[in-house]
Parts: sequence; structure tokens; C-alpha cells
Amino acid sequence: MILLQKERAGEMLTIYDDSYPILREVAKEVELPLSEEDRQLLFAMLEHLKMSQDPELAKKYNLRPGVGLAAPQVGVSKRMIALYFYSKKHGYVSRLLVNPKIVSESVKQVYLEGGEGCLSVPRFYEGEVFRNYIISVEAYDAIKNEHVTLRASGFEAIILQHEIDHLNGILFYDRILPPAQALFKKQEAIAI
Ligand code: K2U
Ligand code: NI
Repeated sequence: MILLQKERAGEMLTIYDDSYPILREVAKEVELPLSEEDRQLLFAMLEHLKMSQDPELAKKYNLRPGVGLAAPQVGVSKRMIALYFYSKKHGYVSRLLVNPKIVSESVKQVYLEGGEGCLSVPRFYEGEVFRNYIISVEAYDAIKNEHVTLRASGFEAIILQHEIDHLNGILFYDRILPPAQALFKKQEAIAI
């Protein structure tokens, strides 16, 4: 079995749940250039996501699978997020974004059939979360080490909006609509 860096180092991240105030704080802008500490944390967040998607390691370390993670979820109130997900077009995508900012969003909306979950919410909430189908995000990319403007749609757009919400103290269940409103929105939105 391949031992990932974090496992080898024996350091694991603790995921804080929504009973901790930090999940409701507005996280602070990160100073650039990135400190070694911030860079280490970002890569630890990415490793956590990779391990969480490996059935053996997820079982061994009791990890819930995740495709995104925001620094406040691991106890650090800084504007940093990690994404690790599979897309048919690009295969596995890794993103480490610092001070991400949504600069444009489509009118068209999208939602995950069956609703969303969250690694910081150990409960199930009924109801869909409607998000923008296409967004543009400006951020510092800690993998490319440069400022980028990302254009994301569909699943990646959902993950980005879910993670950026975490930086503003917003949780997915804050966005669940009453059934009648959800029914109306479903007529115009894309389901994935
Ligand atoms: O931020 C987090 O808690 C990680 C979430 C992000 C997320 C939630 C809903 C929709 C998209 C992203 C976890 O990834 S929740 C588990 C999960 C796993 C695979 C696909 C969707 C959600
Ligand atoms: Ni979450």
C-alpha cells in the first residue's frame, strides 16, 4: 500500500464540525508571498482529500470522502481552499487556491440531485442547494504559484462555491429553500 506523505509523517488533520464558532467566522485574507506554514497546510489539505478518496486509507483513518476542503474546517481562519475531484474531461483535478474571489456568475443555476453534504456537518439535511452554474474565480494558485482567473462550471463550480462559502462562515444548509421555492427553481436549474 502506498503511504502518502501525511500518513508517513503521521500528522493527520482534524476536521472541526459546525458546533465550533470558527465555521461561522469570516476568514482572513492570506498575506502573499505564501509562508511556509500556509503552503504546508494547503498541501496537507490536498493530501487529506486524496486519502479520503482512497477506500483503504479512508477506512484506516475513518475519513469521510471529500472533494473540497476550506482552511476554517481544519481550524485555521484563513482564506485558503483545496479541491481534489475527478472530471471526465481532465481526469483528477487538484486545486490549491488562496484568497479566492468570485468575480462573475451565470444567471443559470445548478444543483446536486439529493442535495449537499459537508465534512463539518455530521447530519443529513433534506433539500437541494441552488448555486451558479458557471463562475469565474480570481485567486492565487499555490500549485502554479501565480495569480489565476478560473472559469468553472457544473460540479467544479458547486465545489468552489461550497468552499468559498466556508470562508464566509456560510454552510450549505443555510441555503436550503422551502420545498415550494425549490420546486420553482428546479424548473430553471440544471441538475447534476
Ligand atoms: O467542504 C466540505 O465539507 C467538503 C464537501 C464539499 C462538497 C459538498 C457538496 C457538494 C460538493 C462539494 C465534501 O466533498 S462532501 C462529500 C462529497 C463527496 C463527493 C461528492 C460530493 C460531496
Ligand atoms: Ni463543507
